[in-house]
Amino acid sequence: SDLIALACALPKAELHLHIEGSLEPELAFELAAKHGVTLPYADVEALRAAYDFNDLQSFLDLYYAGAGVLRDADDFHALTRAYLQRAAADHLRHVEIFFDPQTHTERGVPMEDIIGGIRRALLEAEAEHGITFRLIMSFLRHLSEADAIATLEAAKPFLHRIDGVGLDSSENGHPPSKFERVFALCREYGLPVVAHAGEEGPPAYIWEALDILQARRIDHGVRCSEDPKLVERLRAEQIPLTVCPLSNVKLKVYPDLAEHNLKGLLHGGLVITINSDDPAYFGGYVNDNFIACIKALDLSETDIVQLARNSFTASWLDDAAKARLL
Ligand code: ES4
Ligand code: ZN
Repeated sequence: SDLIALACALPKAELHLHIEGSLEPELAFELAAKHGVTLPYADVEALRAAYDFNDLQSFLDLYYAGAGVLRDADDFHALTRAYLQRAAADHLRHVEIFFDPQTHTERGVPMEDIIGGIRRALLEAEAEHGITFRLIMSFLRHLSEADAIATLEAAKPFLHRIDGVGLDSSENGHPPSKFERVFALCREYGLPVVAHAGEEGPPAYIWEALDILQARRIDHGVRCSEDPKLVERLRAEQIPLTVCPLSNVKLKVYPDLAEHNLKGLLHGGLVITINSDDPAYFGGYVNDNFIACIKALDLSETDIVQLARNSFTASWLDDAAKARLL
């Protein structure tokens, strides 16, 4: 329809993308062959068929296993380059991407190779397609705070190449308050903070992300609807939510996209953005998420334009760059 064509063609930003979650099965097998490692699946089709999740943890198990084929800087470069080609095709003008260093340093991959490979692809896409970027280092919340602090220390020589920090992985049982000290350190280093909260976890985790970690944006945040005072705060302070509709359906946060609350939150005046999260695993990139929402939620032209604008408003671009894109 015309609305789908409009959404696809509009300039947009993506603010919630795990680069490891953009690993398509074809590249996973290619890298496995390159490194002489075997994936526990016969072929690309068998791996893709395993992408049938019950919850966040069942996805994360596969996501961390898949990331095992990423071993050198060229692998991270190939991964990021493939994502950015999809980004350009979706008319993304700006991307803010997460990487999970702990997944890789644990396997002996040097921090320098991870950041260097990702960044080389980002710089190439900026030159080729004009896509600007921010790179966000995310801590794994199922690991200890001490592990996160050690990771921050290991990243110290590269902090000029890191634009902010995030918090992801298994949410329940791992509240933001578990990471109060490491995020205080990050803020001392001048790093802006975001955090996954209210995806599977309760509204209390969103409050903690805001008040204890001083997050300036919430990743997912959809469970805010259970707490009207929280919704009012997010609206009053215009704290953006990076919502990932297809992710939420794949991980059974919502039984069906038609049940998703993003349109209600948008109409309530919250800064809602649409993002792909882990596009290789969840069935689509940014435009696929827009198309699915237009169909399931009957979004209007005004909604679509607002969502696209919000993606720039909520970004970490400076005001001059935002003014050019808005
Ligand atoms: C993630 Cl969907 C999601 N939630 C939490 N952590 C993650 N890491 C990668 N994808
Ligand atoms: Zn995420």
